[in-house]
Amino acid sequence: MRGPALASAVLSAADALTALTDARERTLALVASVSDEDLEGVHSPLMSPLVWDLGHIAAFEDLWLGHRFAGLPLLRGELLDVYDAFETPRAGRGELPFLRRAAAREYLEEVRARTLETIASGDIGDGVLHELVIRHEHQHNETMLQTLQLARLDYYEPPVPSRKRPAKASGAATGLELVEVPAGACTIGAGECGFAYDNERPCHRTDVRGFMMGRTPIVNATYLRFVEGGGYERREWWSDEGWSWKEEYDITHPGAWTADLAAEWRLGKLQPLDPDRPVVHVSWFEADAFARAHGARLPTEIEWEKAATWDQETQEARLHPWGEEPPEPGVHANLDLFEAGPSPARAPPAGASPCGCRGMIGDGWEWTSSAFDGYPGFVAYPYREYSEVFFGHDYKVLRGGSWATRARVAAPTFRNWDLPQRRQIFAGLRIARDI
Ligand code: AVJ
Ligand code: FE
Repeated sequence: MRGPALASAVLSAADALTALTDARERTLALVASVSDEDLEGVHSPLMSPLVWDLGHIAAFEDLWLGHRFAGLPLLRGELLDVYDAFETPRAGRGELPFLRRAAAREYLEEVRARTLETIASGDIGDGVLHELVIRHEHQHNETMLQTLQLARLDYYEPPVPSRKRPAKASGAATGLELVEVPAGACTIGAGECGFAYDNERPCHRTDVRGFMMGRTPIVNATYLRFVEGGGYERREWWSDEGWSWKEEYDITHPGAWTADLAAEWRLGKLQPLDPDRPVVHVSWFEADAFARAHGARLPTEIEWEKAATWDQETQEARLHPWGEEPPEPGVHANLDLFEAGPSPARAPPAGASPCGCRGMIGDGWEWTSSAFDGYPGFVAYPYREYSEVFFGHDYKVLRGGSWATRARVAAPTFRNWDLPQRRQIFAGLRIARDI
């Protein structure tokens, strides 16, 4: 299956090979020290068993590269249903006849061997499906890190040596400092060239009123003041749905914080809590209440993208403030740094957007006020279940990326989404305000 015509290839066969290999090394490293029991067990009703992710990564590659791209019969057609994310919601995945550790590893290897054979023959088409498969594995790595965080395996060691240090900037930031984003039309979404997910297209121009945007994400210390200032008790700060959710589940602080936080500034191995770092593991409901408590609101996703990309001087969207290249972790953006855990806010200056917002890519996913839907003229590609089936429900859009996001998948046009009560994501917020 070939997609809508792209002007040129998105990657070469050699780059596909390198990126696929790199993706797989990371996947295997993430689970290398996890016991069979922890790999195959259910740690949270929100998440799949880790070993399901392994088989699913293999099945996705077999479907898109072995079967659809190379035209080969599916290697394990009988597993298609077990690993179909849409047909099998996460809550029930513990019950599925998924492959156990050794068999899942074997499946990964067999699928990959066929992929490598076709790449060796030199044909990767326009590279779009290969890019899709590489990014799919990257995205599941972040999901697996969420599972690992929820599981809090006390023996777990982050597998990657700290080659990179999180970029730091001097000066305190609370997240409450604002910059102005002037009124004017701007370009939203991904252009015709290169790889982008269907939900980032078509690229279009939109009018945006002037607004104020947080210069950095809200940091833990600021969020703690909200908690201690009755943030979870003041009814007027919460939406009706948010309040019911909070009451029903007795929510009194972000996920992964301990109840007596003042006494215990530690969360778990993956996430030492630092007052200067962005708050994460808050739901959309909490983010919304926090913003209201500060006389602010969440930005729309359009405002978010404008603040991240729009260059007032040239009147053009910049793909990245630093140029066309993807972000380099620790230099441009605090991404892919999971040995360090959540990265310092207000970092790094090299990655500041033209209007002066810092840490928009990386640091932490940021909830927006927007519901997940297609842009005007949306066309599903290459499959409806990537985005379209989630449109028009309760999903809210998140933007940015986190310390667990790989640089290749991080872009200012990238749209993530989840339900407003979810807190397993490494997500916090940035506030906005009308002028
Ligand atoms: C974009 C993170 C919401 O995990 O459901 C993985 C990514 N899509 N496999 C998800 C995805 C198919 C997706 N998110
Ligand atoms: Fe998937």
